[in-house]
Amino acid sequence: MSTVAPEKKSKEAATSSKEQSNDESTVEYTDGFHLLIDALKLNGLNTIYGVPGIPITDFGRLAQANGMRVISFRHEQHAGNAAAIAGYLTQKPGLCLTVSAPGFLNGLTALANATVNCFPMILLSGSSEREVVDLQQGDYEEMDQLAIAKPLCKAAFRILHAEDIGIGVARAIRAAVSGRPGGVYLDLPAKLFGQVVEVAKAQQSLVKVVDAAPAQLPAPQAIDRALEVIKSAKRPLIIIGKGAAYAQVDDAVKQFVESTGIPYLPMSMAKGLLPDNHPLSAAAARSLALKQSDVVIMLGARLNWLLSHGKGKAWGEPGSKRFVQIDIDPREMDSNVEIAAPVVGDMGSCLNAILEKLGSAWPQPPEAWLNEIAEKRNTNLAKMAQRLGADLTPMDFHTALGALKQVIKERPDILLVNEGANTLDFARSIIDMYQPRKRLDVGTWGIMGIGMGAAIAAAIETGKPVLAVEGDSAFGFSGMEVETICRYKLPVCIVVFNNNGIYRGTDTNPTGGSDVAPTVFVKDSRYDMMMTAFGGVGVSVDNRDELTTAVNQALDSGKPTLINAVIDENAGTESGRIGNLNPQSTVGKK
Ligand code: ADP
Ligand code: TPW
Ligand code: MG
Repeated sequence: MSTVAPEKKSKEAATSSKEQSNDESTVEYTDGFHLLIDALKLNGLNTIYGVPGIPITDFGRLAQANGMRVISFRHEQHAGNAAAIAGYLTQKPGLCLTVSAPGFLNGLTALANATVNCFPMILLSGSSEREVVDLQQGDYEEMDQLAIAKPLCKAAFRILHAEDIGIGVARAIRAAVSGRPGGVYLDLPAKLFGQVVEVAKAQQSLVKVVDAAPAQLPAPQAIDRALEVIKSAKRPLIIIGKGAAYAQVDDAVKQFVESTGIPYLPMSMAKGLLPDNHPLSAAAARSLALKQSDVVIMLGARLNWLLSHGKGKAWGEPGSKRFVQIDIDPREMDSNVEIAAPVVGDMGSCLNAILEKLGSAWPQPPEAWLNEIAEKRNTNLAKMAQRLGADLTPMDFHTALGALKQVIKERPDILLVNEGANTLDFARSIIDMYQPRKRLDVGTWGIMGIGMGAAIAAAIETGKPVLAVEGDSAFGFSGMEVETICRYKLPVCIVVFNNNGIYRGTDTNPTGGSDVAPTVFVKDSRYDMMMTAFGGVGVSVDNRDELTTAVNQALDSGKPTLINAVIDENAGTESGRIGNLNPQSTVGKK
């Protein structure tokens, strides 16, 4: 327990020394600053992503002084995105620390995004005193932050008394990681930090959370029901989502797929949970698999927009399917279509219960179905190989991604961050992943701006090199964090796919006015110079060989690197692969 002598309260806490606290003539005291640090560390939360300022500047300093890793960002949203990815990778809530009102709001986007993606994180924000906020007396950065956070996250708490810090942190941790994980807001009014508590009392108030994410066992009847449905299938399909990746039960997932022999489709962030070149992967026959399957088994994936809500043209004849869904959240069942066999529980417990009953003589799916998928897959892969073989200058998406595909094949343990429109959609289908939780991307919302936060957290949490493949627009949302990457000397290689704009660089202003079209950026920009400005390595390339060399050099050296990859500005399509979701006016168009 860190302590502070009574005459050296609050602000000076950082300098509190053992000599003072060992002075037998004084009672030992601690304060809110130290208690919060102790509460977090006691629960194994040792890294904070944030931006300093009133009233949490000293908290950051003290956290660092007391052995926590404090990573300061240039904008809270990216710190928040880093915390969310830290949560996804470690199953412990990632911590984001922000100042009041504007800093809080900047972090809130990330908190909401974490919640939507089922990633555990805690947004700790300094705030103004209740008395002033509630009377709306106009404090510095005054805002009723708790009320604003509540509808946007899984749970929100405020701690008013230092004695409650232990309980407050414990509640936040449990709320973030138990059941369906999500974002938690912890409101910390400025006064809390300076409150002084006797050490003996403080020590008692701390809580080490026992079993923060308890196993949730499925009902045996639910398992039997699911097995009945699976057994009846002629054309079964497994869909693996990032909930299964998050659960870290990789062996059970593999065993389930391999012992049932059922083809599977990985959702984007579940790629690599089984290697993408696994013989049962139906990824390259996605349309056929979705349309023709008769039983679909969902493992930690939601039937949201990313899966056309489980209905419509992509899913073939209406009524042609029955769904088995394994998910920790009972309310996910029947959210879009009827679920014939809901299995509610944590992924590990559910899969183990299923595997126990499968036995060794489980019937494999009919050959005809497996062959149909294999044929389609081989045809599509051959077509793709042909496109990837073209070595164009300037590069199109296939030429550039063909190079990066090879890099990941040779370095399967590095992490891949990916955002953009075309840059995202093409990379997702072209770059194979071989290991679990190596692919981090725009997630459930398809949000731009996760790039640098995700890359920084990936490097910090895993210690592995990170390759961030970024559309030029996507990169711009978090681009200033290249300074953060340089400051902490992180092994991050960013490749900006520079096609002069959003989707393409070719739009023009139909009025002939001097403003360029809304989707177009400064032509021939040199994003690499953003990295050299902070002492990192910057390279501009326009062909495959140069790109390959530059990426490999970056990954070998571990030096922060930004590669400006010149992509043909004609190569992309509107909205990448989701143009169908984009309403377009036909008025006045020929
Ligand atoms: P994807 O985008 O990859 O399809 P989603 O984010 O839509 O994945 O779905 C993830 C699902 O996984 C959520 O419904 C969530 O409740 C569930 N989930 C999260 N953690 C677990 C777990 N440990 N066990 C079972 N289900 C989980
Ligand atoms: C927070 C809307 C979706 S994709 C995209 C935007 C602005 C950028 C696409 O251009 P980029 O990729 O990155 O250059 P490419 O390869 O096609 O040229 N604001 C937020 N999230 C989203 N999704 C948008 C805007 C959008
Ligand atoms: Mg672009």
